[in-house]
Amino acid sequence: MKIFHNTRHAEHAGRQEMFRGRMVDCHEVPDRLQYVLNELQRRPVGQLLAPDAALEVDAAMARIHAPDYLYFLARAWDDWVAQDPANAERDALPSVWPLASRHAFRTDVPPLNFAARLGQYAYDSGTPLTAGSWVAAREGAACALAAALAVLAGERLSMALTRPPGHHAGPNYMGGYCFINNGAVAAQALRDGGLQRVAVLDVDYHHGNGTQTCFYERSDVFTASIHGDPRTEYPFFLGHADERGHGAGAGFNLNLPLPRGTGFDVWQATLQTALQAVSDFAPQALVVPLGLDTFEGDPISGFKLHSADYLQLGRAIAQLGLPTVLTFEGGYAVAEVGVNTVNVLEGLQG
Ligand code: OKP
Ligand code: ZN
Repeated sequence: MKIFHNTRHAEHAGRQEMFRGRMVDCHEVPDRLQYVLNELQRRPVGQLLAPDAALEVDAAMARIHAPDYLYFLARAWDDWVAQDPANAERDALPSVWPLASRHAFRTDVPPLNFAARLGQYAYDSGTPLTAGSWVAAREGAACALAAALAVLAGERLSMALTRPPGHHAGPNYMGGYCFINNGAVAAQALRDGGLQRVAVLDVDYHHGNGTQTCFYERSDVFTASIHGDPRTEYPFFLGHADERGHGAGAGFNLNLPLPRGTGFDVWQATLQTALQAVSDFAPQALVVPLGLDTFEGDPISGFKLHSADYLQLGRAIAQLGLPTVLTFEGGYAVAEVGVNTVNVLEGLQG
């Protein structure tokens, strides 16, 4: 297995996120990826690589994200500091939003004020944008592209081992610690490499709203997600079972929400439902946004998987017999995220 890791991930290191009216230390920290690298040293299940610097990563991102959004992200830090030089000492977080168009706020006049522009592109106040966010997120997209190209070249398994994560980022928005949707970039790269049908199976605790939205009206990319019920769990406003796709994409999205507190027995049975749906779609490759925040010890999530269960998860996905690209998503029990991640990889290798 080829594992493309983001050598610049640590340049994205948010300090604090807004949570219930106060600022709390960020959960999505650089240490998360370091723990995975440490475990890969103990159990070298794959070949650690950096993506080729010559990859056309901007073109790959532009296949998923809107030009104005990418333009915004690339310059956001400089614009933030330009608004007030003192901002160089703090992360950017939004505090004002146009809500949705049905609330009759204007979105047709692009604001000039940076706080307003950030509110236009970010849907929560828990995703700090820092001096290094753009370079880290862009290099993460390069990892996703490299992992997709490896599978197109015949590799059975590859992984984009990167942070910040990606599955909450939509065509023109950031949120949920995500800026660039790495899984969507990989899926689109697989399509652009000539595969007719690609499936995405999101196993993070949180609904993969960004990925769902990217492919919601398409029949060539089937998206499935197993996650905490959005009536009580983030991201709240998407991820319900009745979201099945729209237009040409009708029938090509599957949401399997589960109540907070769900353990591995029920989770695994739900995984079988998702795997059957993926298999029925007959894809030529699979993308797995791999979140480890289904773990019982996760500080912000509510499922109860144990470390050994991740071996079973890997084995179950391997049963599909599909070329598979993984992207690293959530998992905030930092000391266990390495073991849990490598357990999945070991299970996948059989
Ligand atoms: C990202 B990924 C915690 C509140 C929840 C957003 C969670 C984003 C999860 N303070 N904040 O899907 O793991
Ligand atoms: Zn998550």
